Amino acid sequence: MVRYLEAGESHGKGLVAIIEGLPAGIPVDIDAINWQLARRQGGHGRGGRMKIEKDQVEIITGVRDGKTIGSPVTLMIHNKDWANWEQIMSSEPGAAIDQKTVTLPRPGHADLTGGIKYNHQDLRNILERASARETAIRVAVGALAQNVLKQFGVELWSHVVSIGSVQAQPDYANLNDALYDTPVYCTDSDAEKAMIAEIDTAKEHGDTLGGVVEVVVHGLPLGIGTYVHYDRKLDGKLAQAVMSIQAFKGVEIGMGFEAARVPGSQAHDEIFYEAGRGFYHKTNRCGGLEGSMTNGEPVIVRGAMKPIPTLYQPLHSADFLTHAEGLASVERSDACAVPAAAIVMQNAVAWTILESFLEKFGGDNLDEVKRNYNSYLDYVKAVMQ
Ligand code: EPS
Repeated sequence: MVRYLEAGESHGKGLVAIIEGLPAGIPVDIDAINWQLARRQGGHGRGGRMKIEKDQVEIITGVRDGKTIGSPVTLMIHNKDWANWEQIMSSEPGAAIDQKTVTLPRPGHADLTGGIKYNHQDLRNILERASARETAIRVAVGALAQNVLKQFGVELWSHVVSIGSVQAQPDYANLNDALYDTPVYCTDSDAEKAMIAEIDTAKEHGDTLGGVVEVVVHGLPLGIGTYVHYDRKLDGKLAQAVMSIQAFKGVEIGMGFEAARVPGSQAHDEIFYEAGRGFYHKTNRCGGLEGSMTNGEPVIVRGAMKPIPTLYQPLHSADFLTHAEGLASVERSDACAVPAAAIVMQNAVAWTILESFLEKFGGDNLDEVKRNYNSYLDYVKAVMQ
């Protein structure tokens, strides 16, 4: 129905995406896309690269007079840092490939296995693509997906649940745009202070910190996704989307792993019925997904990000070419990118939700999708009564 491919290296010219299958007639809010990109660059603990970049999306194809026209949409984000890497990263024969070479692989990064697998002498050829810089274009694509979802009253929020050893008590009433003007995108101000302190300590020690982020999706009708086949299950697709983000090592939906520790009587959401309201739940332990389909409650997904593998106090490594003992390469990095990862995950989830949404209601133009959507809502309302 809808698909995209994206490309780009961290210090190349830029990042690009081609999106195919968006209905015609979708208003494209470029400011909203750039707002998401700016939030991705933010958060306490970010490093030097974010001082160089000011990510802005350029729309190259598929949009006219502010609306999609049904043809593939091409997005581009230019890397400002390219100016400093033009010789080294040049596509022309004769590029300065003897400069900024990387031969000491970082534990936890793609460097070592990637170097062997792709048969490179310079591990820069791996890290350039494995870098989390790539998440900028995924955010742009997801932000465009949010443009579409907004037409149907679907809203997504993301926030930081923990950083290092600091755990927040989330306050869902604080999920609003102002949250992203705060240093760590956390709804609990006490936890925020402790998180900032822990990031600063890690930075002083040349160390890095991971954390847990959560995405909440409001406004989805029941029945998005399906139980009938493995590759169309919405919980499975969401897990793939989250786990494909750099440094993410875990994903939970609703109660997640906690559901495995309690008896069934405390793990499920009992069903109630009220005339006029229809079927409803008093709890949302399943995170809005039952049988791999939305059940009408907010969808709640959490992702665990490990600490970034580039440490200014590097870990033990061995030279890729000489095999000599050494310390891992230090590529400029962030002490903590967990707040940024919340924005990345929000947009990765937005894309996956859009895929399943259009699988159900898809059409070639916005009016057609709206007709499909409204007629389904009428049907659900009738069944509920
Ligand atoms: C990032 C850009 C990168 C890193 C970071 C995320 O830029 P540079 O390598 O030029 O500093 O700051 O990526 C990593 C730490 C990593 O290990 O991949 C970005 O745009 O988010």
